[in-house]
Amino acid sequence: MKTALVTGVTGQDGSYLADLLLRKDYRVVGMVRRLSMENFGRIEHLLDDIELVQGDLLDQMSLIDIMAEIKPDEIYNLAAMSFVPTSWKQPVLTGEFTALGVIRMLEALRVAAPNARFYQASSSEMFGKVRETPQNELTPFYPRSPYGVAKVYGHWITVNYRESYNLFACSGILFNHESPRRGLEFVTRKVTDGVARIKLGLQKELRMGNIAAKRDWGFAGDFVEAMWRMLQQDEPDDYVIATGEARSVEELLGLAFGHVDLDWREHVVVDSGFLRPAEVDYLVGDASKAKRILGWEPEIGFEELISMMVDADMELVGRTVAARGR
Ligand code: NDP
Ligand code: GDR
Repeated sequence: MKTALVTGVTGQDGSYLADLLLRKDYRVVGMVRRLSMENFGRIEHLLDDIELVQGDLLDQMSLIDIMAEIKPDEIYNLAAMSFVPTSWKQPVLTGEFTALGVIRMLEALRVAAPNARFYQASSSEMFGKVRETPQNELTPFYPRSPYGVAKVYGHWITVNYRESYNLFACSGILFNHESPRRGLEFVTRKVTDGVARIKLGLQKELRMGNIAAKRDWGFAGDFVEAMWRMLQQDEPDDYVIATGEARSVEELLGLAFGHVDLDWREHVVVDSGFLRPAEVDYLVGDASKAKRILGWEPEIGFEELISMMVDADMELVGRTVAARGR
């Protein structure tokens, strides 16, 4: 039985990856940070099947101790401060988690688990103000937020440690991926939750930022499969993971509101408070290397993804409404 260590297991991707690794008969150890109240909502269904250890990307010794103790075969470094707007509010902390957190993980691996295979969660935000379209593994980076800059550090230090110390370290450059477990502040979930609240009479309007922005959105369940496949190869490498199709936030609004027979124009208010100091206008990925080498392709398309998310939020918000009525 292989052992996998997953940082960020309480996040969207961590929970889907843990589902996948359990299906593949791994021993799954999730790293969680100590909080005054547990936030295990996304992994509640897995708590009997996974092990949890306490550690923090800010604390080097905790990472070394965890790796020495559990002796992982594979390490998936998904933990990060992942919300782009917060990276302007807390730029130094973002650098500590999202950039230096990666080298702390790599140093721990080098000292305590040098044969473990390592996955780094890199991001399409590294392409930012894009140099070419679509973006592939060779496209130069031009990050547009403290988050994007921190991810560029995480990406290059992963490549550098692979080349310097001959580690099996891979960087997955993942484009946006979403699900009913997505955090409420990210645009897809903000919209699908807002649609459910409006449809069920809990709110009237939805305040949005730049609705012209375009992203390449896929399903998180499909994307974690690509992470796993990267670590099963003979050689470590870097891969872009994307659907190859870009949609605007406006198209997202049309689909999500349309799914419950509402017209988004009657409910959406553009609020300059949600605009970013520097925006990433248009991202679309070329995942042909992943298709060729990993045999990876997304299964769930954008329409299906948004319908799934609206349906899930209708059910969730519906339960809240029903509980209030009791
Ligand atoms: P989430 O924000 O849902 O989850 C982030 C996770 O990181 C949480 O489990 C959080 O723990 C944990 N975490 C944050 N800071 C620390 C810390 N100091 N020590 C330990 N754990 C910490 O992100 P996603 O699941 O969406 O994304 C996973 C990774 O992939 C992130 O690195 C993200 O930047 C990257 N990424 C995501 C993409 C996407 O579209 N989803 C695309 C490309 C990259 P807690 O629950 O305690 O807050
Ligand atoms: P992103 O995701 O910044 O791409 O980072 P997000 O869903 O926050 O924004 C996508 C685009 O939508 C525009 N937008 C809004 N965004 C939010 N959050 N709220 C709004 O009201 C709103 N209105 C318009 C944004 O301006 C942006 O252009 C995500 C994160 O998961 C990162 O961790 C990850 O690395 C990248 O995806 C790939």
